[in-house]
Amino acid sequence: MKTSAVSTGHVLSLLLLCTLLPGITGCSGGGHEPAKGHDYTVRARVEEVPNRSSGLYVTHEAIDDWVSRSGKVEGMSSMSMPFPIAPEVSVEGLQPGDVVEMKLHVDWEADLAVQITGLRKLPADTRLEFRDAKPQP
Ligand SMILES: [Cu+2]
Repeated sequence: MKTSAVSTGHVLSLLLLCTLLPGITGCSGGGHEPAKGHDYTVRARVEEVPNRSSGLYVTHEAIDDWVSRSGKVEGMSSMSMPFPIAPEVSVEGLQPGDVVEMKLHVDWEADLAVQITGLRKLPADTRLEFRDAKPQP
């Protein structure tokens, strides 16, 4: 298994910017995505005790079909980053080291572009693969 070196600090700050300030960080291509948005199912390892205000900080597997704000399938490689947690999603009892499957809803037109809309714990011995994204054109 390839364990790509995740440069947490750099990636975290970049992704925070991409997530919170998508319009001004250069993450966007300025295209117009239909309002429907996209849903992804992503496996990840919990890195910190969940916090509703700062989100769920995880290291996630690659998302090959990730559609960027520009509307292009650019993929998202494995990285450590926080995801905002939708109010209806319970994070009770989650601990660092837990392996989870997240449903992500992404709507670049929304105030909160990226949210965890579903969450379930996977068996503790679930093996995750951290690698670069392979976006399909
Ligand atoms: Cu990410």
